[in-house]
Amino acid sequence: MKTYKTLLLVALTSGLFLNSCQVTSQSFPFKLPKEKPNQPLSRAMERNYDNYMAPRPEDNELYTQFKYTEIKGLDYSNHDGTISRRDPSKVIFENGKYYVWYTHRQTETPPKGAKLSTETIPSADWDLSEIWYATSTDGFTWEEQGVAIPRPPKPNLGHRSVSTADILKWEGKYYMYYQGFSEASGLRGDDCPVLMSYSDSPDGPWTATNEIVIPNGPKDTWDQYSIHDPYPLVYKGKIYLYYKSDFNEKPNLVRMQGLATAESPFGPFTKNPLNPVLTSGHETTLFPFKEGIAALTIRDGNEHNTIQFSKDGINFEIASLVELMPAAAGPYIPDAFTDTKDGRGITWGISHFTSYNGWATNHAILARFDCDLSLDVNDPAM
Ligand code: AAL
Repeated sequence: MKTYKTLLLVALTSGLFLNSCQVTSQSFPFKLPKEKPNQPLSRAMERNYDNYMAPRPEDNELYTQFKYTEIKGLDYSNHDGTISRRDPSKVIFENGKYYVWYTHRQTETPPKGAKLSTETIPSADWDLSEIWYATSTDGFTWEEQGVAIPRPPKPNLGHRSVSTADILKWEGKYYMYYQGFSEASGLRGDDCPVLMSYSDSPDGPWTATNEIVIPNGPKDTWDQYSIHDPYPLVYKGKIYLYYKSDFNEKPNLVRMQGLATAESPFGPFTKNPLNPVLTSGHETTLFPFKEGIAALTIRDGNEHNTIQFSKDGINFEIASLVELMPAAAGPYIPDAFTDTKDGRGITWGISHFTSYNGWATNHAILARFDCDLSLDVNDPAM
């Protein structure tokens, strides 16, 4: 009996027990394989290989963490809300320096509610604004150069506010696309079309066409009230201009992004029949990447906090999930306008931070962000 018990104990602690812990051919390997292993996988593991560019975020070219640095040289009047700078454009490098344009407001602080706005009291942080610009030699210290595009006199389009600009360089000339408000934002919604001004030099002077360049959609379509955040790139020999619209009305507001293309900066712009092409995000931030276009998809929608990629500029897929994304980011994109077939990515730019006062934004500041979304980490031009 004693012998039997001893045998049993030995069997349990050695062979039998070891067998139950043994690594079988089905066990997942210790080193995370780069390619999907040919073995049964859980749904999460399947997704980890099928849905992302690499099974480990750190190996994914479109994964990054974002770092922020306060920029020097811009006065905010002690942050009392009377001076605001927001929605920066892309950063471009011309004449030996970097340029950025942005919405500049210098008024009383916006009250809570658009109905309290007057001819001099803004309804929102981007109401009663102008487009200003600053230049820098290092991207950290900026010198404000003043107004680039003022509010035109009544009854011109945009007489209430011009905001949220972005730049295009096309055949050696400069084109600025921006939101033009002819009534205070927020009275119905944040309603506006896109206007355009052009110049021979990034220092201006800018000539406004005084026409709508990207019209709102027809009644009962997703972009019938607003075209926001116009964002031009050069791709496939054309101007690819991405934009956001607010639709579905409060309190069920939806924000998605669409694409309009043109062969001339003056238009006509043709809206893509598959619009919206991005179901999520807020302000537009996209850049050429390899043969396609990548998008920072920030804040709203099911797929917020992602970086997405499309091989054709139209059909985007999630490439990575990220955090602390730069709001309204305007990256420095060396190949934004070169019609590249092999986009190199981005490493830095200017974004904004906002402070809130009820529904309206009290004021916003510009900041620098840095990231690692470049295929040329050692390229001094980046
Ligand atoms: C921003 C942008 C547009 C909106 C408002 C000012 O963040 O999406 O520019 O109109 O908010």
